[in-house]
Amino acid sequence: MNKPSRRMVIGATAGAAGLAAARLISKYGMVPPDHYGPYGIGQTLTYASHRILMPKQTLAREFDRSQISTVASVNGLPPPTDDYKRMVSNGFADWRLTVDGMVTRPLTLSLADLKGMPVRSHITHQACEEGWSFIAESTGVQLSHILNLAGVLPQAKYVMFFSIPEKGAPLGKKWGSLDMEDAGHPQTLLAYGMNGQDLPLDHGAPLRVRVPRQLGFKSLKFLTRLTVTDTVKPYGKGWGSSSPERGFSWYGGI
Ligand SMILES: Nc1nc2c(c(=O)[nH]1)N[C@H]1C(S)=C(S)[C@@H](COP(=O)(O)O)O[C@H]1N2
Ligand SMILES: [Mo]
Repeated sequence: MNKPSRRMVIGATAGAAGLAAARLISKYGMVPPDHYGPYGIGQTLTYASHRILMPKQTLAREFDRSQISTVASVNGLPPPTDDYKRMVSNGFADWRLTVDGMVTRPLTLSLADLKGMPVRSHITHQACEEGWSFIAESTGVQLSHILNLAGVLPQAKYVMFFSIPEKGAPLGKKWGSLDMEDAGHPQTLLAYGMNGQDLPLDHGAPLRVRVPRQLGFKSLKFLTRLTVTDTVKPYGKGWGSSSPERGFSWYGGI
């Protein structure tokens, strides 16, 4: 038999190290929902290394008011539906946020309910994967506050986010999820305000999530429903959000 080539030895060693890493990663639950996807191995390594290297609840950098950008770009326009236009025309008085799934107290909240809750703001950087970014102030309620009100069951693993549906996009044009660590992060806000005003329509009115530790695509706009779950499988292709279905990652850590 031929001596194993150098390449075979390197391959086998890397394979064994890879398997050992994969076992460690799955033992500690550091597997993102899109680990089945076309870039599954890369996504798992990125997500797991962030979870290992970054201490829990690390804060994204916050800026001064003087650093707020004069122009804030937009990615993703409001739902072009009559339902949405009707909501806009009466100031979102009939809009509701539903919170359901693995909670002891499902909630139906109006914009006024949300505005009556403890207010949090932060001035953070929002970066799109397309290469542009801006600094803006977001104002709203911490997602953790809503989750505490609803009473999350201990087996829950993710919070799913759904935008106001559009024709052909029943889950919302973009939909997504956060793991409990990012959902409970103190800077993760359900924001109804931006730069001291009501959230502009283009930026996600009446309510968006702001996740400053991740790329812009995780900050879903035009929210209407949150579902607490232990599995993302029932939604779409089961990869946790619309982004992996379009070739992006599920996790957008920066
Ligand atoms: N519902 C919905 N949310 C969305 C999007 C979208 O198209 N629809 N685009 C995402 C992307 S890719 C980015 S970068 C940010 C952009 O937020 P902005 O328009 O407020 O800058 O929103 C995210 N949330
Ligand atoms: Mo983006």
